[in-house]
This record gives sequence, C-alpha cells and structure tokens, in this order.
Amino acid sequence: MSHFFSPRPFGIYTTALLLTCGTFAAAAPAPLKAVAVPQTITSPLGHPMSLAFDDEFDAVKDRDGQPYIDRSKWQTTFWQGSSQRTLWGNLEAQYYVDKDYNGEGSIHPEANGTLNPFSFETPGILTISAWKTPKELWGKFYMGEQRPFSSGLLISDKRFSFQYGYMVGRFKLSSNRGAWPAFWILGDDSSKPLEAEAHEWGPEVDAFEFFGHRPTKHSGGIHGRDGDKASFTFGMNEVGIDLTKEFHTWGFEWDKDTCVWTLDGKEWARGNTPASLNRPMYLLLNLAVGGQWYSEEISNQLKTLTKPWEVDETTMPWKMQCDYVRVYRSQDADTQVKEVAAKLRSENNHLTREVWTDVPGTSIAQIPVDKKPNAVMVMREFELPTNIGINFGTRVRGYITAPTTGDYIFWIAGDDNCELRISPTDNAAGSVKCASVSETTGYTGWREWNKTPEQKSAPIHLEAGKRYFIEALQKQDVGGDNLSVGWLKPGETGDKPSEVVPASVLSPYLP
Ligand SMILES: [Ca+2]
Ligand SMILES: [Ca+2]
Repeated sequence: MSHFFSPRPFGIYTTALLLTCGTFAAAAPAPLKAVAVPQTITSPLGHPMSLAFDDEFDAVKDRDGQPYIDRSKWQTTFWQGSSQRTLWGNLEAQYYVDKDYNGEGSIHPEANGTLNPFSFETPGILTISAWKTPKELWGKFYMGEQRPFSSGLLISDKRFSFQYGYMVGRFKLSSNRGAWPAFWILGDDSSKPLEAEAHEWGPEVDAFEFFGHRPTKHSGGIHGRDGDKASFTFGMNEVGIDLTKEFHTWGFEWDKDTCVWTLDGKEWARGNTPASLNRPMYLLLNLAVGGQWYSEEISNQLKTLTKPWEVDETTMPWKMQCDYVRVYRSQDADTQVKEVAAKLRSENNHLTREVWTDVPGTSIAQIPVDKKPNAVMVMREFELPTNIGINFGTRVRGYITAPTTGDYIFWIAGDDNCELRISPTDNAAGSVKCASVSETTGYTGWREWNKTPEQKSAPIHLEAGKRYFIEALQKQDVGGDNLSVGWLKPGETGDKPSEVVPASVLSPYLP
C-alpha cells in the first residue's frame, strides 16, 4: 500500500530481501469456531510472547446499538489531509468511507450510513465490502467519476502502536479482478504533520498484499526510509493453492535484528531489520480497488493499457473478511527498544531536533520547551528544510566537535525568530546566546546571513577534538520558514560562512 511519496511505489520485482521464498504447501486451515485467544505464544523467531493487542471482531455495539467496529481500536481514514480517504498517488480507485461519512465539504444527513463498508453477517467476522457507489450518490460525495468505488480501511494510529513483536491476522480474501486487500503497518510518526516535510512515506511493512486476479500468489515487504528504502522490498510468492478458498493467517514479526513473514504459521520470507524499522508502528487493514500496480499487471496480461479503475465491477460487492488481528510482544521487547535507542543516540553525524506543533506567535520565549515535544527527529546537518509549516517551535540540540583548534565565527539565518547558543563545555547549562535573528527586524531569507549584525557571532575559540554543547531555537509563526547555521573555520576569511556546519562535526544531545 505504498504511498505516492515513494518515487516508485513498488519495487516488487526485486528479491533483495527474499531468502526463503518458494512454493508453499499450506496446512489445512483451522475451523471457523470461537476459541479462546492464546494469551502467550512462542513467536516464529522463538521469543516467548504475550498478547499486547487484539480485535476478535465480535461486533461491539455502536452508539446506535448496532454492531460496528471498535472505535477505541480503529480509525477509518488516514491522517489529516486531502488524501485521507484514498491513496491518490497509487491511482487507487476507491474512497474509504464509514458509517459516519456524510460527504466532503457539506453535510448530507440523508447519506449517513449509506456507504458503511463494515458488517458482521458472520458472528465474530468483520466483513469489509467494496462496491460501486450508486450514481445518484456521486454528487453528494467527494468521489469523481474516476474514483467511483467505496471501501473500508482500519488504522490503529493514535490507539495502538508497537516496536518489535508479532502481528498476525486471519483473513478470507476474494478472487475478484481489481481487489487489493492488505494487512500492514506504518511508522507511527508518519501521521505527524511536520514529518511530511521529508516527503517520505513509511517505513511500511506489508504482512501481505494480494490481488484477486492471481489468487495463488501474495506479496509482502518493507518500504524503508532514511536511506534503506531500496533494499527491503520484494514481491510475488507463488503458494500453489488458491488463497481465496479458505481463511488463512498472515503474520509478520520483527525484533531489533530480524524480520520474518509467515503464512498459516510458517515462515516464507526473512531479512535483516532495517534501521528505519527501529520505531513504533501502527496497524492497517484495508480492501483497495484497482490502482497503478494492478493496472500494470493487468495491462501486461491483457496486452491493453487498462485504466487503474477498470476492474471487474460486475462481481461487486467484493468482500475481505477478517476473523481477528492480534499483536504479541516479547517480555524483553522494551529492553530491546531501549538498547537500540541508546545505540542510535551514541552515533555521531546528527543533531537532535525537537518540534512543538500548534504553537502560534513569533517569539522564541513562546516555545514550550518544558513540555514534551510533538516529534523528535534527526537533523543531519545544521539546516532545516524550508517552508515546513506554520505555528511551530524547534529546538536543535547536540554537540559540536571542533576539527582544528582556533577561532570560529558562527552565523544563523532563519524565519521567523532564531537564536544560536553555545557552551564553553559539553554542559548545556553553560550555554550563552552568540548569534540571533533579531526579533525587532524579523525573519531572514534562506541562508541570508547578513541581514543584521546580530546574526554573526564574535570569534569563539574551540579546541580540536573537544565537544561543545550547541543549541539553536527557532519560532515559526506563519508564512515561510527556514533555519541554517554556518561557520567560518580558523584560517578562513570572508563576510559569510564557508559552509553550513556539516554532519561530520555534530553529535546528538544526551540528556
Ligand atoms: Ca473473530
Ligand atoms: Ca515565517
């Protein structure tokens, strides 16, 4: 379900990760009957684990007394933004709706519940239905002629996420041409508005993706980020049986070292855990319709270039059934989380960047540094991307290790107000302001180093190899935004920095 921010959404034809992909002889599926949920298991990687999350889809009663999805466990759209009800970049042909959906822009009470894709005809089984939206409803919903289908999506974002563990779900899929069900996870900072600045999606792991037109194959994989993207995608796995005939379980487990994919409890692929997967992830399951990947496959088969929404709608409504979704975690998962976080913090070549969102105003004093930041990120050089957003405060902290002994001159440029602080030691408490963007004069343009004299520091003597605490604060109100810190090293001359302070001399803040 990779997103349009990926330059090529699916590197599905590579097998860099895939070590054990082969023909799979499936075990007989378990009978459909209510059984006690195992509270402890031994995971595919051999970890003793306990149940951390589950939904058995026993149709909780909704506000109206009717069975519905458990709202405490799931939301039914992506996060904020225009694409929250579909993934336009994949050319997906469905719009994700729910029983509350009343159309975009204006409310149509008569439409309430009309398109509810979630039902419980079979006790204990969630059915997600995709169908062609009746033409008389098109004008009431934000669905153009090229997105004429409605379907359902469940996301545990802001409700449950986990770092390291085993996710497993039991599904029955349909063989309709154009049906694209999936069970997957996304990095839980993907939902933070400022994360979009990087124009990166993910990380994403697909426990499975499936297309109805090839019912004996499934796929899985990782769309990493922060540089590990290309190496962790893989594709088709021929299993030798029609996966739409019975329920099957798909699982994915990862610990700090290893990722493993399972079908009916048996491993079918494994790989090393990429660096970007060392973070909490939240669950998704959905039934997409059509899309670019489907279109490319079908056009190869049919020798005609079909549109992404040219699916076999004569067989609608399509159904994706789910008996349960469970997540297990090992007793030492939190210890692993701490170990990996400590290792990442100890690595050089970046600064720690904290962001507080929804903070209006232009003054640095308004940054609520005594509160928990909304996001903590990595900053590889002493410069932010431009025009990230509005109403936020940034604190960039860490240490600078001088490459040579001598006098250094620092500059800061930014929008709106910014200041640079440096300490004569590695002690944060001793830091003093050495340069700033004037609160009187206001913002500078990107790398506009000399709008006012306050942007340039006096010469600061640093000793080679010694670590000095350094900190930049930025308060963005509205309009554009930027932040850059540059320097002149000993022996260099000029009226502006020779470079932005590079990653090679930076190391992250250690409280
Ligand atoms: Ca169930
Ligand atoms: Ca601004």
